[in-house]
Amino acid sequence: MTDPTRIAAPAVRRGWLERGPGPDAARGHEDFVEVSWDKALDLLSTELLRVRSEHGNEAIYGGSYGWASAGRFHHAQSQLHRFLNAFGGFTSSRNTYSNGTSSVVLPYIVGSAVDALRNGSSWPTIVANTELLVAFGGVPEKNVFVTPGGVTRHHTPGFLAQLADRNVEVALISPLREDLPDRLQARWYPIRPATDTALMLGLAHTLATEDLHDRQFLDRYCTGYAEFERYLLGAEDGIAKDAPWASALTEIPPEDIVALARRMAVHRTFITVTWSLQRIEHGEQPVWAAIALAAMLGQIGLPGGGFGHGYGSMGDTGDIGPDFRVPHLSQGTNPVRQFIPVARIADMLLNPGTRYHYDGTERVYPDIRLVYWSGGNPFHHHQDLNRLRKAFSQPDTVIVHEPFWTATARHADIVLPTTTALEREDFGSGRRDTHLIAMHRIAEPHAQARDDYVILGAVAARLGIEDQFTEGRTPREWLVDLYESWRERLVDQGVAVPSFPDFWEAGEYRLPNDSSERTLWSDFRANPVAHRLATPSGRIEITSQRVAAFGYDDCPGHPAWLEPVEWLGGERAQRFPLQLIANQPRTRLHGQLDGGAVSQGGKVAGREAVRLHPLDAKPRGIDEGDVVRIFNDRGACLAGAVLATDLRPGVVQLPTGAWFDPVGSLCVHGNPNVLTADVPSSRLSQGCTGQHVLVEIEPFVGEPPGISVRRPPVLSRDRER
Ligand SMILES: Nc1nc2c(c(=O)[nH]1)N[C@H]1C(S)=C(S)[C@@H](COP(=O)(O)OP(=O)(O)OC[C@H]3O[C@@H](n4cnc5c(=O)[nH]c(N)nc54)[C@H](O)[C@@H]3O)O[C@H]1N2
Ligand SMILES: Nc1nc2c(c(=O)[nH]1)N[C@H]1C(S)=C(S)[C@@H](COP(=O)(O)OP(=O)(O)OC[C@H]3O[C@@H](n4cnc5c(=O)[nH]c(N)nc54)[C@H](O)[C@@H]3O)O[C@H]1N2
Ligand SMILES: [Mo]
Repeated sequence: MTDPTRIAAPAVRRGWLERGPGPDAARGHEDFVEVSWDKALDLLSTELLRVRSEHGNEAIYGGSYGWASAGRFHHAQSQLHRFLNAFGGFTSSRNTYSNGTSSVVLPYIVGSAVDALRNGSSWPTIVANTELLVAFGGVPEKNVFVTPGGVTRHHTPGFLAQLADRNVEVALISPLREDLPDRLQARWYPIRPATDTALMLGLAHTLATEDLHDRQFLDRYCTGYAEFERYLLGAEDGIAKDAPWASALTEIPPEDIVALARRMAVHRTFITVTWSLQRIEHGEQPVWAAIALAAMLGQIGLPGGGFGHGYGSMGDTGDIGPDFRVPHLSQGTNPVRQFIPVARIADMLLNPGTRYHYDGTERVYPDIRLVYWSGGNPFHHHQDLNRLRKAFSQPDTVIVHEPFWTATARHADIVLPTTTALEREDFGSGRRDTHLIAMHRIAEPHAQARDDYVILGAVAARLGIEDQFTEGRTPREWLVDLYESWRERLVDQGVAVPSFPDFWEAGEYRLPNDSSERTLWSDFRANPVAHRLATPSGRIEITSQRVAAFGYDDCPGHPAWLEPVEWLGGERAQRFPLQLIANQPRTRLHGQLDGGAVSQGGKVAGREAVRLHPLDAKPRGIDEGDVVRIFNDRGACLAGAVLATDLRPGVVQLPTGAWFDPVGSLCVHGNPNVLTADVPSSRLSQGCTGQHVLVEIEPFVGEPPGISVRRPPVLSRDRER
C-alpha cells in the first residue's frame, strides 16, 4: 500500500506537456511533471475530443487487456469499456493471452470454447473415477490460487491431495518436475518442450495399429477420423507417426510411448492439457491432438475419462461452485466494430492499414492515435518488449491508470493514480466460486489516488456523458443497486439471499447449487442427437473441413506435427541452444506487487531467479547465485542463477513478471519478454506464443547495473500548481 513505487499524483510526460500530442520516441525515456487533478483531467478530455473529431472513435485503442485486481464493480477494464462506449466506442481486443489459441480453434473441433474452458469435469468426479491421469504440462499447483474476480476458496490443493490418497496413477509430461506436487508420485516424462503433439501422435499411432482404438465411439460421435488415421500411418507423406518417430522428436524412449498408450487403453484415462501448451507456435495442435487421442480412447463423456483443459492453470478449472453470474457492472455496447486479436497490439501500432489473417478472414489494422490502458500491463504481458517500445512511440497519446509506476505507466503520457482493492469497497468472486465475499475498505486511498470509477466519472462530466456513465450513483450506491437487483432475480427463483446490509455485515454469502459432480460432454455422449455439438457435423471434428478450407499451412485441417522455430530440434537452436520456459511466477500474479515482500523474497542477487540444470551451468562457468546474462538476437536480460536437477537439461526456466527495467535493449531485472518472439500461434487464432523462447546464457562479468524500477521515475512539480 505504501511502496515507493505507488503513484502519488497525476503526472504528465514532460515532452507531451511541452510539445503536445504526437508520435514520440522519447516516450518511456523522459521524466514526468506532476500536475493537479483538474489539469490532468482537462488535458485528457481535450485530447479525447481532439482525437475523436479528427480521426473518429476507431482511432482510440481501448482493449486495455489485463487482470487489474480482485473485485467485480471496480474491475478496471469494465469501467474503461463502459466509459469509452458512452463516448462513442473504441477499437477493442478479442480473446486473451491465457488461452487465445484454444478459444479460436475449439469451436471448430467441439462447437464451443466455453465447454472445455469453463465447464470441464469437476475434481470430485475425477478423484472418484480416474485411474490414469495423463497430464501434459502437469497440474502446476502454483497456479491455482487465482481466478479472475478474486477466488474465495482454494479447493484444488485438497483435490490433488485426494488424488494422492487414492493412488491414482499419474503420468507427468513436462520439462519441469515441479509441475506436479511430489506427493502424487507421478511417473515423470521429461519431454522436449514444444513436442507434445508428436507424443500424442505417437500414442495415437500405437492405439490405431494395435487396434486399441474405440471404433464405435469414433463412428458415432466423431467425424474425420479416417483422414487423421491416414496421416498417422503416413499414407500421404510416407512418414508413419509411430513411437520411434515420436521418440526422435520428444526424446522419450519409444518403448515408454508404446507402454503408456497400452495403459491408457485399458484404464479410465483422463488427458489434461495446461493452457501453456497452446501459448506457443502452432498452439492449436496439442489441444486438437489431445482431443483426437481422447476420442480414440472412447472415454469422452464418461466420469473420470476424456479430455480436460487448464487443470492447474487456474483456480476455477474443475472447481465445484455453480455456473453462475455474480453481480457485475454493465459495459454498455461498443458502436465501433473494429478489433484486433489481443496479442497483435504491436503489429497494429506499427503497421496501420496492413492486412492480416484471422480465423478465416482477412482484416486491416486500424490507425490508432490514442491508447488508453487501465488495469493491465502490456510491458509485462506482451512479447519482444524492445519492439513494443517502438510500437508505443507511434500513437499521439498514451493514457494509463495505475496504482504503481509499472513500465507501462512509465511509457505513458498521462498517468493517473488509482486506488487498490484495499482502499475501496467491492464484492469479489471468481468463476465456479462457492462464495461471494464483501471486500471492505481497510485503508484510505494512498496520497492523491482515486478510484477508476471516480476518475472516469470526472472525465465523463467534462465530456457531457456523466449521466450515462455514472447514472448519478456513488460507488456504494452502485454496490447496493447491483447486489439488490441480482438478489431480486434469485429470490424470484426461490433462493434465499440476504439483503445487502446483512451480506455486508456477514462478509460473505455461500452461493446456491454447488456442482461437484460434473463430466464434460456427458449429455452429448448420452444423446448425440439431442445434444449435438455446435460443429457443422454436430460431432467432434477430428478433421475440420472448415479449417482445411482456410488453407493455412500453419494450421491444417487435422492435428499435425508442425515444426516451430523456437525449439531445441531446429536450426535456431544452433545459435541459441537453451529452451527458456517463461511460465507463470510462483511468487506473484504476473507483474503485480513485484516490489512486495513475497516477490522480493524469491529474487536472487536482486533479480528474477532463472533455474537451470548443473549440466548446462557448469560448462558455462555459472554457479549458484551468479548474475547471468540471458540473451538472443532480440534482446537480453540479467537474472540470478539457481541450479536445479528437477528440470530437463537444455531447458531453463525464468517466470514472467519481473518489472521491465531497461538499459538500452537489456532488462537488468529479468523480464523474459525482452527475449520472446512477437509471432502468433498461427494465422487462424493469432494467439500469444510467449511460453517458449530459445536463448544462450553467460556469466555477467563486472559490476552489474543497479535496479532502478524499484524507485519512481524522475518527477518534478508543475509550476502552475
Ligand atoms: N512470456 C510470457 N508472457 C506472458 C505469459 C506467458 O506465459 N509467457 N502469460 C500471459 C498471460 S496468460 C497473461 S493473462 C498476461 C497477464 O498480463 P497483465 O494482466 O497485463 O499483468 P498484470 O501484472 O496482472 O497487470 C495488471 C495491472 O493492473 C494494475 N492494477 C491493479 N489494480 C488496479 C486497479 O484497480 N485499477 C487500475 N487501473 N489498475 C490496477 C496492477 O498494478 C498491474 O500493473 O501475461 C501474459 N504474458
Ligand atoms: N502464481 C500464479 N498463478 C497464476 C498466474 C500467475 O501469474 N501467478 N497467472 C494465471 C493466469 S492469467 C493464467 S492464464 C494461468 C496460466 O496457466 P498455464 O499457462 O497452464 O501456466 P504456466 O505456469 O505458464 O505453464 C504451466 C506449465 O507448463 C509447462 N510447459 C511449458 N512448456 C511445455 C511444453 O512444451 N510441454 C509440456 N508438456 N509442458 C510445458 C511448464 O513447465 C509450466 O510450468 O495461470 C494463472 N495462475
Ligand atoms: Mo492469463
